[in-house]
Amino acid sequence: MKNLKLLAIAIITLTFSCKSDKKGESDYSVTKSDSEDIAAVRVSDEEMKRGSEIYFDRCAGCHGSSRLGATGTHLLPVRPEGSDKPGTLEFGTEGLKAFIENGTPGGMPEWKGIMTEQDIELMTRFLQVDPPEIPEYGMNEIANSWNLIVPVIDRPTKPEHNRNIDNYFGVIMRDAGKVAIIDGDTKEKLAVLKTGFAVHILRTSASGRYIYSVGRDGRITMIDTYTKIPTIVAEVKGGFDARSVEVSKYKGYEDKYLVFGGYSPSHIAILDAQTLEPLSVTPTSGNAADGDKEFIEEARVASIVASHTDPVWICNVKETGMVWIVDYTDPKNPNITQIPSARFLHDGGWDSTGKYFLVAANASNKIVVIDVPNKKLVKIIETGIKPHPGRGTNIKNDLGNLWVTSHLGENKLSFIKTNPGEGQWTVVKEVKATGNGGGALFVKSHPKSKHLWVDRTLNPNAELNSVVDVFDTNTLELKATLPAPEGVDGRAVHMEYNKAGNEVWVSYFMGQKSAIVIYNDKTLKVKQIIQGDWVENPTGKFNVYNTTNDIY
Ligand code: DHE
Repeated sequence: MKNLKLLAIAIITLTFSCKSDKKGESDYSVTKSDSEDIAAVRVSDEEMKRGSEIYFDRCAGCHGSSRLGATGTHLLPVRPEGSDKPGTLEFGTEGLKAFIENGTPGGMPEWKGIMTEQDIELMTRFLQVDPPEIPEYGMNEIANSWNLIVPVIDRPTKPEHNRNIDNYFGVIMRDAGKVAIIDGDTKEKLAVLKTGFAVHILRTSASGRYIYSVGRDGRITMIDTYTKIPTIVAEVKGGFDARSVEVSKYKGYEDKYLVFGGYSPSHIAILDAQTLEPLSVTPTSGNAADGDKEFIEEARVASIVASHTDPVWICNVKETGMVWIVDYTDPKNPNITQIPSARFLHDGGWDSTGKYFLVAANASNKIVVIDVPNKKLVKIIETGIKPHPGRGTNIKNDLGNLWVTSHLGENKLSFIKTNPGEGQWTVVKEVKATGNGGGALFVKSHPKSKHLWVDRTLNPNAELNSVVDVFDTNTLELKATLPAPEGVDGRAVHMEYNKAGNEVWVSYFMGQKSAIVIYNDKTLKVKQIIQGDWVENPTGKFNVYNTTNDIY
């Protein structure tokens, strides 16, 4: 009832005022111009700064840097014109607190126990006042953030150990803001390194020597695996908010360049891959690929992949639906081909030939196929509600060479035929995973495996978000549903093979007993469980050899 009253008040008229009590100390507050002035929401300068940090770290990815919404709803105080989504004032402090603490069935994770109570309380007020302006962040700011910790000349010229770097795993410890490097042969933890906040993905240099992490806070951390203990050799902040980086992999350009994709600011930055020195910044704001082609300011860079056949990266611009093919032969003036496709591009990966790139336009329920060497759109395929493939995965059976995507919005795996012949670039098979509802985030197989692994991370049902389904790649029948092993709990997320293709590493996070569980891919039995106080909410795992060579 109380919130309905607020709703009525909120719809009447609202004025946002920034009351300055003292010089330099301002109070951001909201007062309602109607007779009943409910307790004004107040946020001090200090709290505005802290709230912005938290927002960019944890919320911007889903709700947009300007809080206009993206895969998640807008978070503006007042419902935007024509939107069916209430403003945050309509929810009020209690309502927002409930959302932040418990998450939502639509995929927002719960933050209770991850954010402090104090931060949650601050965010309930921060979200009820107007978002602050996003400050400038370009070449100067990136250069000012650049920290070359170990100059190239001071680094070893060959490995200082005889471990098998090809089978190293980088494992993201998301909420700890750390990355663990594990020897995949011996399963020893070699290092747990402080990186950016809520690291999102890792990529490896074309030689496999360096591991790069990108945090949601836009911080890139470069890790050298030649040293006895993996070491951070350089860091730089490419923006306020990011999800992706990638390296140059074309012959002659190995370990030369790295590209950073910004959620905020909307830009790509090209850096020296040996030192992380910034070389150029190109804004990605631009006209939409479809509809009335309006100009879109906040055009965030989602997935990025590197071609092995051409000196280019494929950078996917979410809100415009433009696929950018960035030629890095002149990194200070990159030649960019923009291919209009479908809005809300998200994640994707290569087909088995490494020539075609398939990417989910997940909020448009489509998969876009790009012919990279010829820089052209091949097809846009409707697959289902919110496809979410990660990088997708490739399998082969009587139906042909198939690229697979799971879906966030429904229980469906779609198999797209990628080899020439009848049915190429169409969905030739659809199967269901266990139980009901969507929530799958990642799929994974390996050229040497007969199995396809699927998680269900964002399904609200704990019986489903804690298991992984394993399908037979020949029959596409469900072969096993593997529950979290004894002593492990939380959500299963992201599978990664070892170099040999006979082990599958699965993260269990957001529970009380996080773990990395290693399965024998043949027997589907648990081979080893890696746990410890350093295993804090593990998410993505990246095997050096498979990541370097795009094996999935
Ligand atoms: Fe991700 C990949 C964006 C939430 C774990 N995620 C990606 C990519 C993008 C993206 C654009 C592709 C990068 C590439 O290939 O270059 N992810 C986003 C979001 O915007 C979103 C929805 C909300 C957010 O705030 O970030 C989001 N992602 C999540 C999670 O909640 C996950 C499960 C855990 C976490 O890190 O918070 C998560 N995303 C991952 C992982 C990958 C990924 C592990 C890499 C998959 C791969 O195998 O390449």
